[in-house]
Amino acid sequence: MKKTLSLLAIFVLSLGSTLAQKDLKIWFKSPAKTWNDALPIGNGRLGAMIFGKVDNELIQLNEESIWDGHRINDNNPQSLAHLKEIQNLLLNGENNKAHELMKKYMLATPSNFGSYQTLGNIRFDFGSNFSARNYQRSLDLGSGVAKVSYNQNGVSYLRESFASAPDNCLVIRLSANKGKSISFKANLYREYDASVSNPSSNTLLMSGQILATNSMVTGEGGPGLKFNTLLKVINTGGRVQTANNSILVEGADEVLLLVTAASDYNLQKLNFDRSIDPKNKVEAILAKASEKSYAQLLQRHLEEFSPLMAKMSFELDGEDKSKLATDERMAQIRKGAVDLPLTTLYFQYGRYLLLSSSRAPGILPANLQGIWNEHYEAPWKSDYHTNINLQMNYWPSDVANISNTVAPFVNFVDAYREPGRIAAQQMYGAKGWMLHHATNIFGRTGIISGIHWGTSPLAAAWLCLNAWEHYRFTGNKAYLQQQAYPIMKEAAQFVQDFLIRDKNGFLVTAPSMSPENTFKLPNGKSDQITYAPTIDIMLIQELYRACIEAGTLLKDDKQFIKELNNTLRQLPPIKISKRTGAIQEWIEDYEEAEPGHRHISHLLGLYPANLIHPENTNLFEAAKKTLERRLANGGGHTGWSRAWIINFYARLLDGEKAGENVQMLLQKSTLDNLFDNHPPFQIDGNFGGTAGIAEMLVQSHNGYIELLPALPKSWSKGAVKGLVARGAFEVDIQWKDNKIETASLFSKIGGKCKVKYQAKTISLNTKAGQRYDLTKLLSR
Ligand code: FUC
Repeated sequence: MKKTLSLLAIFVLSLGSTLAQKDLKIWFKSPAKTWNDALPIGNGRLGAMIFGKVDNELIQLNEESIWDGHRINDNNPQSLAHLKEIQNLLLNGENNKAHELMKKYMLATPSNFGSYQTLGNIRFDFGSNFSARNYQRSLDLGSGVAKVSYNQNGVSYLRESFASAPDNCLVIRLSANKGKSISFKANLYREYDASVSNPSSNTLLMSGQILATNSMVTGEGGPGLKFNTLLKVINTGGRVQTANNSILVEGADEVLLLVTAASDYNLQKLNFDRSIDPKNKVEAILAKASEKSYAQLLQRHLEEFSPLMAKMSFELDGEDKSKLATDERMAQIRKGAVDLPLTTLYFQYGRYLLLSSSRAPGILPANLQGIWNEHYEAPWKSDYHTNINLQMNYWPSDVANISNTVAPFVNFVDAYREPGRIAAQQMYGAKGWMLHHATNIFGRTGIISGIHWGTSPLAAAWLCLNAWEHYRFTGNKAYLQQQAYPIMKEAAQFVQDFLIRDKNGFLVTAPSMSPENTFKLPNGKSDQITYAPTIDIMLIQELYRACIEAGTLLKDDKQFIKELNNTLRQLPPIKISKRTGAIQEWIEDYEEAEPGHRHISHLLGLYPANLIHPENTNLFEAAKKTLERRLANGGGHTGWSRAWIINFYARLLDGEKAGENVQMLLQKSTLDNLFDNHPPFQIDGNFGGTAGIAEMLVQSHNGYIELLPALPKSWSKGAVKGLVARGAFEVDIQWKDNKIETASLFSKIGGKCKVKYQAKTISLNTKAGQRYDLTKLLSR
């Protein structure tokens, strides 16, 4: 049933109304025992993990560009000469032989890179022997302020910390309810490649250069990135002095610590740049910040950060357990308890973490750990994996109303076009740009760490889909024209040149793989390398469709669009396996070596792409089988894999299964501080989880905005405000007994849309800046 509504702006509700969500705090009754329990703060560029220890407080620091390595062309120079041979072997079913040649001629040189590293620690020694009472540490997601409070020897102490974007530094205030009570010694510490000095009586300066000479570090050797960290202590009352590269504070009433850091990294060069002086930078930042009082710094921070978080609120009716500490709630969840308000907290935490690791003044995207990393040699180098993980990091950006997080991602992808063109040329003799399955901040594009992990030649095409979605959500045509489309077009140009014809006359990619999964060959052996895995066909279809739509809108070269259409007609079809009834993962119906594999790449067409939807029934049913099969064989065991499954079930319109997997994500893959646990900590599950929850509440990929498409029965009553639908619409919904009570839509830029709720669909012709009440329309 369709009801067309022309320009009937029924209600203009108060704009930007935000409902303050009650449960927006994570908190604990004791200090963090390990890094995984500490509290993360970040301003997109600087990050800190606050342990909240009473006597020996530890604040671990990060700066987004502290990486081991330097710019290098790692493309194997022998690749192109052997490409044809490798491709022919694959087309003739000689996968193992092709694989062997790839190891020799296609693996990156060097085949690995160094890690994103910790910046170091601030260590405090309060030198007190008294035990603490009434201890609490908390992180308020709405304000981004972390607090540690306790009583000691009759005095109440409070530490407040936040990462300020407007003042580009970390701000820490120590206060007490009794004068002269604050005394401590503090220092800056980094185990490798740095030294600390006292430029003045109240500052500590760390000066470093990543040398890649430690046995722990697998960089290319030689001096690398230069960096500085500056810490300034501003006391009220008492005395401050420096000694042995430490700061001593005695008998102060209150102490303000300002900390900032910078490196000589230059994103445009994808390398360090010796014309940048990080010492000048940190001095200038703190000179400005220290002109302001704590109250002014806080106010400036709140004015910037709180409105970003307040763009959304989300509540689910359930027992209010906010009186329990977060680790106590998590312990209950691990035993099987359902805590729906914690689900909403988890959702908001994903938004909080992405804002804190990916927004100006930051220039680099959120990596595998966002911005928080305590290691010199992190798991998977805390790098940018581009065969699911980096893409997943940005799934919540638009739908969860934090679209300002996208800029560091898109700028990074844009910067990679230059080394990406070289990779396309040198390895494949192709135009356009490309990279493989993982990269760092130094322009690496080669197949790293092993042919069986790294052969993902369409990773750039996948990154482009995020850039395209950002346009679909915002409707920002200037962005599409200037940034997204050029990136997409060049990625498509690479694909055009890379495709070859198989024996059946189809255009196929070779060599390639279905990320990280292994199949069994008829000869009893196994392999990962093949041609035209299903994910590639899906990526090409989705990218080309996007390029055709964007190119047509922007009136780009018709010939190019024609070529893309021609190619689309010659791709192999997406097949359903005769063996299993599931979507076939490879060009041949190979048996999986690991049927419960964490990557479910052949469902890319279900999410994030839109090739499998309820209208193409066969594929839709096969997608269900694919998931069931993966899960029956132990799938979803990593946090990000579980998060992807939530998104899949939301797209399959299966609220129960989506809800079950949200529960599993919390139960099995979430640490006490709500960080995602791969294991180990890896942040993509947080971001994929937040996106999945959003996808359960609103979907807009298929030409209409669907309200509550995958609501579990147990989420019977709730309210969400500020979810975003494609076309730049904000959606508010309130429901009870699993039925919508009120719903409204705010149109940011005007335009037509259709809204669907259960069996009803209505059409609206909206005006920019108007809010439309959907309640009556949808209940008619
Ligand atoms: C991919 C995944 C792993 C891990 C790594 C960072 O290789 O298969 O599970 O998330 O990225």
